[in-house]
Amino acid sequence: MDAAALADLALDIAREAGRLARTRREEGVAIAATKSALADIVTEADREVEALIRARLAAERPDDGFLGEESGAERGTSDITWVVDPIDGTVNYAYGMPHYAVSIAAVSGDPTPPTWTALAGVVHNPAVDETFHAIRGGGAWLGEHRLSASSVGEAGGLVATGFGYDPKHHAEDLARVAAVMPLLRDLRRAGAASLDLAYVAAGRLDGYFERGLHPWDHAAGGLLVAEAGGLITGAPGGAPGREMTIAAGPELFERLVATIGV
Ligand code: LIP
Repeated sequence: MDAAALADLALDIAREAGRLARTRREEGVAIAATKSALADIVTEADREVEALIRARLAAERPDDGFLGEESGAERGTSDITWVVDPIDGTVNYAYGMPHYAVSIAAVSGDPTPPTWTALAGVVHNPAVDETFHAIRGGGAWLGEHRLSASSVGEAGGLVATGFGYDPKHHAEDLARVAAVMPLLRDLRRAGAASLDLAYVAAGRLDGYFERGLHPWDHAAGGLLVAEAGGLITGAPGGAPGREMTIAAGPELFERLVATIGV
């Protein structure tokens, strides 16, 4: 199956999953459990939406692998693995903020960020019906509108960041923000990494950085950034990941990387 066909499948599934997530939100959201910290929650909807995505993929592509936030990893026998965050921005979702996304990426190769090749990615916000999508080599799009990462004006960059759920990292995270602020016109903390990355691709943000991301947070958004002419990295010259994720247009990217020191 070529990247365009993988993208078409991801788009169809993301839209169906988004309808379910939005319906469950309107019905009222139940916290199912906490994970790494008290603030790190999973809702029944997270689990139900991931189950829908996984079932659709198993029906359409039974030989592919799967890596999901809520149900874990399963190796496939094809070269394709689906990397899925069923509801990215879970806390926003639980509080009723319309800023969350279904994030689905199809990658080839060993399914870890340093070794995979992202082929297709979709970041779909059902609350506002915005669908960002990309095919490797085919550009990044919002609906039918082609996206391009920004170049920064004299006032500095509009940059987003995030803070993991574990309070022990917050002092370090805030010190990093203080170090970066001289490069910025302002900072945003919107709570969904996949949408932060999609916004960098769309030029709605000039950049984004965050420590502690999981593969499903950045798999689709990272392809959007790259296909929109942006740059994305992680720890020194490495792939985006737990240690760090930095994404921006080319001009701001180098200054962010040098200042954050990865
Ligand atoms: C979230 C990320 C966000 C980060 C949060 C959390 P989740 O993912 O999208 O950028 O700051 O700590 O990791 O938990 O909503 O899927």
